[in-house]
Amino acid sequence: MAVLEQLASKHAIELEEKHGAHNYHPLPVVLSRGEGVFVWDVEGKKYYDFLSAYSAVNQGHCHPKIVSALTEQARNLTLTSRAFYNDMLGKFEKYATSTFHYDKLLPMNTGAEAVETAVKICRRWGYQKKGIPANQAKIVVCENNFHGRTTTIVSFSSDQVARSNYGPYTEGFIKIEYDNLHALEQVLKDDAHVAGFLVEPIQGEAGVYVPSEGYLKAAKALCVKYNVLFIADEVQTGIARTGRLLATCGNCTCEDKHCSGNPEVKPDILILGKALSGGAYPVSGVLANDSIMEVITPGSHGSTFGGNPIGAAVGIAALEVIKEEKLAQNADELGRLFRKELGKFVETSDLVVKVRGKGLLNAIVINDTEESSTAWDICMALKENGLLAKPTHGNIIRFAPPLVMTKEQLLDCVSIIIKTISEFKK
Ligand code: IF1
Repeated sequence: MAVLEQLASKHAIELEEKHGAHNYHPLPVVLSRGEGVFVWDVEGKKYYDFLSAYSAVNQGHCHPKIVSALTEQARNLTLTSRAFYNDMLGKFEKYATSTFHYDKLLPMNTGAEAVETAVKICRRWGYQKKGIPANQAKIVVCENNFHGRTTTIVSFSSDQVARSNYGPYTEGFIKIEYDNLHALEQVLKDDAHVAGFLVEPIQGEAGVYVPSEGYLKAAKALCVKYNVLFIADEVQTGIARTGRLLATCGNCTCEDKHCSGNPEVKPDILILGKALSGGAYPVSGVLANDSIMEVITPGSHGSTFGGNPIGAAVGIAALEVIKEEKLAQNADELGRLFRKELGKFVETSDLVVKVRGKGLLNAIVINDTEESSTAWDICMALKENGLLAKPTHGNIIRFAPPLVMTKEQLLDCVSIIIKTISEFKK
C-alpha cells in the first residue's frame, strides 16, 4: 500500500488522539464506508463487520430502505420538539405499539435515556399504584449488568471502570446474582418497597451470558406474585438479534397473527434502542400498557429530540425491514449454524474453551484470564484477515454480525475465525 494511502488512517487516528476525549480504545482501523455485512477502511480494505455497532446495525449497514426514509424525511422536517405535533410520530407510535403489543410508546433517543425513562416510570408506578412510601422505591438489578452510562445507571453497575469516581451515586437499587431465582425471590419477599426488576434477557457486555432455560419466565412469575414490574432491557437483545423479534418472545416466532407477545415472559416495561433505527439515527423507546404508562403526565418527562420526525420515519422503516426480510428467522438459523461449526472447532482447540449465545448474539471464551490481552490480540489478527470483532473482556470475544448475512457469508466468516485462531500464537 502506498505510503500516502497509509497516511489516511494514521492521520484520522492522530486527529482523534489530539482533539478527542480518550473515552474509547478502538481497534486501529478507520472505517469510511458500510454496506450490508461489509465495511471498508480508508485504504479501501473490506471487512466483515462482526460487531454491528454493538447490535445497532442488525438490518445491515446503510440499508437502502432505511437510508431513503432518513433522507426523505430530512428534506421535509427534521425536528419540531414536542411543543407541537408532527405528522410522523403518531404513525411510528402506532406501528411500534402494534409490533410489540403494548398500548403506548414513549420515544427517546439513546438506550441509556430509555433505561432512565423506564426507571422513572417504574418508580412513579411504585408510588402512585403500589403505594410505596415517597422516595423509598427500590429496583432490583443484576450483577454484571450493562444498561448504559448515565450517573444513575452506573450507580448500579458492577463495572468499576465504568463506575469509579462518578459518585455520589443514585440510591434505590439492589443488586442480585444474574440467573438466580432464589436470590430474586428472597429480595422480593423481604422488601415490600421493590417496584421493579430490571434485567437483560442475555447479558451482552458481561460476555453474552444466556440465562438458564425458564429463568425469564420464572422471574416474571415472581414479579407477578410480589406485584413488581418486570422490566426487560432489550436494547441489545431486541429487534431480531437473538433469533426472535425480542429475546422475551421466548419460543414464540410471530407466526401466530394473533400473538400479543408471549404472556409467560412479556415485560411490563420493554426498553428498546440501537437497531430500532437500524443504526441510521439515535432512536430508542419504552413500551408499556396504559395502566403503567399513565403515570407519565404532560411535563413530567421528555427530551428535545425524543419523538422527532426523522427518528419516527427511520424507526418505521427499520422495523419494516426486520419483518419483510424475516431477519429474526435468519438470525435463528445462522446462529445455530455458527454455534454448531464453532462448537466442532472448540472440541479440537486448546485456546477456545466455549462458544455460547442465541441467534446472532454469540461469544467465544478464550483459555486465558480476564486481564489478559489474548482476546484483543486475536481481534487484531482477525482484522488482518478481514473480519472486525471486539472483545468484551480479556478472554471473551463477542460475535454479532448484521442479521442480513447469508449462509455462505457466515460459513466464510467461520473459516476466517477458525483459520485465525488456529494460526494464533500467544
Ligand atoms: C458503550 C457495552 C454493549 C446496552 C444495553 C442499554 C445500553 C446498551 C443492554 C445503552 C449499550 C453499548 C454502549 C457502548 C458499547 C455497547 C455495549 F459494551 F457498553 F456494553 F452493546 F454491550 N442497554 N451498549 O448494551 O444504550 O445509551 O449506548 O444507546 O457505551 O461503550 P446507549
